[in-house]
Amino acid sequence: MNDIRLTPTREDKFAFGLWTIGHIGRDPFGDPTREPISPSDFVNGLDEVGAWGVSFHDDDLLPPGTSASERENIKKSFRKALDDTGIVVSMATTNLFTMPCFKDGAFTSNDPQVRKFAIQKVMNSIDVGAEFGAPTIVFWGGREGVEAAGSKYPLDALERYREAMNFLVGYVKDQGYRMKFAMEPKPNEPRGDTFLPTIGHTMAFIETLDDPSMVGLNPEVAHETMAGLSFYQGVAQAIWQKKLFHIDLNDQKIGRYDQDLRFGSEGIKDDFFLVRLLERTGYSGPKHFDSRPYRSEHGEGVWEFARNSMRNYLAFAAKAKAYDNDPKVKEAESLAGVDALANETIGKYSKALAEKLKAENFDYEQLAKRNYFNERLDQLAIDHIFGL
Ligand code: GCO
Ligand code: MN
Ligand code: MN
Repeated sequence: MNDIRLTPTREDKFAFGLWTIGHIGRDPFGDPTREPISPSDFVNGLDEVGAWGVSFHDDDLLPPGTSASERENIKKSFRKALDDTGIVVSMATTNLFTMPCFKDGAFTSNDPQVRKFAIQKVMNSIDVGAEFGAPTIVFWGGREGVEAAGSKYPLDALERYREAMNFLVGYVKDQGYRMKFAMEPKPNEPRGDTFLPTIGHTMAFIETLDDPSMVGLNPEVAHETMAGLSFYQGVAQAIWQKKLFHIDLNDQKIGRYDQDLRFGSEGIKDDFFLVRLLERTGYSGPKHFDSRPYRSEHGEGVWEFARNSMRNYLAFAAKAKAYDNDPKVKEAESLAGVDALANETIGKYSKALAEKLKAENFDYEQLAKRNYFNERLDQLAIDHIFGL
């Protein structure tokens, strides 16, 4: 472990949302177990643990109902903490789920007044994000969904979702803000069934927008895992389609409620391959932890949670590098044919190529005899994680 760097630097671009480390431990069954942390104390705490960025929902920073003068004071002390520490605002987002008026949805509420209010709330939130230099606005449609299937015609809901996203892209361009949007899929919770439940649904939706180049993804480990999907495969496709604008790192057991566990604490092999993917493709966005300390945690424990989230990422990055530099891995990869998949199969269609291919003879019985040695390759990943 000696040569592994486990202490973060600003270049690592580790970020935390105000609602993450600052989560007060309330759950659907129990009251808070911790005191809130003020935004400026939060920023100072992030500086101490070596993080780089902070993100927030509009309501985390400026609670609804705050007077104009209070808002100015909060913003001033937040700004001061940012200036004092050099912590940057890496992302801003809008809370479209807590207020009871959003119980039937925000952009997809059946009530047009609620839909308009939701769009207005996002415009205000974008203004605050812009004031603090946030380059990305995240959209998590927590309430965009149904319990009663008959309560919304899904094609209409998708149309309204699209209308809202197009409108808000128009707003950002009109204001001349240099920011992009990142949509965050989730299959369920708090709604029974959510619109745009997975990375795949969301990427397909984005392509139908007026300007798809303005909108990408903010996928989250827990959300694809809840859906029983491979987060690794989903993120890989998002990168391949140039849509990975932001990422929410945490951890999750399959088939559970959204657990928001510390990154690297649960799906160890999945996390290893995820970090390897982010590192080798040169993902340069924030590594944003959307997770929370255990409800039993308190005081210094919540900052330990923050330190360990970053420590686990760095450990995986180092392990992934060692794996990639290991001659035994290279050999096993070549037996598996990993590199060969990067070579073109036949190329662009032409009549001549098609005829040539038709005339070829394939000894498919011989082809079936090949051993790909995947057991060997996979065990090498496990050995590297174990440090054997
Ligand atoms: C959740 C989501 C949220 C969003 C956040 C940013 O499951 O509650 O992950 O934490 O990421 O609202 O928009
Ligand atoms: Mn989540
Ligand atoms: Mn999230």
